[in-house]
Amino acid sequence: MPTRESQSIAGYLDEARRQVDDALDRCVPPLGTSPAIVHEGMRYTLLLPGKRLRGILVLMAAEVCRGSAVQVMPLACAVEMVHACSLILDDLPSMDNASLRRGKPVLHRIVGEDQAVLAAVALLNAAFDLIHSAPKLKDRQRRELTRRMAAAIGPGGLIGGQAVDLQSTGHRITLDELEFIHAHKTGALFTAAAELGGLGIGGRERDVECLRRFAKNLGLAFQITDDLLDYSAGPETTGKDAGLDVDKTTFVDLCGIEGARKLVDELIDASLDALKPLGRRGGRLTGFAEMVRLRDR
Ligand code: GRG
Repeated sequence: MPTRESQSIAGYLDEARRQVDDALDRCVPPLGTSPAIVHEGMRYTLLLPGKRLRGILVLMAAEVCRGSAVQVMPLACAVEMVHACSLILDDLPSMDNASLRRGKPVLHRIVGEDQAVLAAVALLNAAFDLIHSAPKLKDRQRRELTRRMAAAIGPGGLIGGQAVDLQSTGHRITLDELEFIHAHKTGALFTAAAELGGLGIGGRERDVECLRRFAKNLGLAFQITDDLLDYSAGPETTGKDAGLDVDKTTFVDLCGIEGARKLVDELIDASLDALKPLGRRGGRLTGFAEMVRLRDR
């Protein structure tokens, strides 16, 4: 049953997604601009319909810190570009060998593997350029945002999670190992999104710390709901191939459906707990977390 929080957040998310989509469209040169193959590759996965949750989290974090969403829109786009880069790489034949992403063929099936790798790297590069050129930031803030984004992507973040995930494919792993993989593969970018939104607006360190704890728990909860959806929903709902996880250990494998749902509840409760010091300012994030708890796509 949708709760009051999840109902009232739905309209906000639709509007925020439209704004992020529009901003992303303006961030990458139009089709046909030379070198066309690079720009085509950059635009393809980036602009296919995604939920934009990480970009929206940047906007919400800025609002919690009493700043404007418009000001941090370039940072939201940077986070979505890093996410799109990670999806392109994750889908490659040498990694998950996927065929569907966001309901369409994966990028390497459109432009070839060589061009897909270049497009992914170009998106990563463009993300850092956006942080570098975002308006109204002091040099100190710019350095800090760059550092946090680099840390989220690196061996202590997405790359580390992905490396261990690839190494573990075909092996049975423990719950701690699985949590490590997804806290890094998925949680690190959620956390960076919250940090970029808060710090990009000059938020107070103690508020940003609440946002960090919120996002860390929410990111892992999101990944477990992803596992649950992979188990219960088909490609028409997820936009991804069914059954790609057969060689991988999932939360559902280790905990069962009920156990995985219980873990989601615990993590969402922990994320809500992190918001308490923010008082009423955390209201919209509460709705966001409840939406993740109940999500069916
Ligand atoms: C250099 C950025 C970079 C990464 C290299 C390939 C890699 C390391 C990491 C893979 C990270 C990855 C793809 C994690 C999966 C995260 C996840 C749950 C994706 C699906 O997110 P949704 O449902 O997707 O929010 P949409 O399409 O809605 O954006």
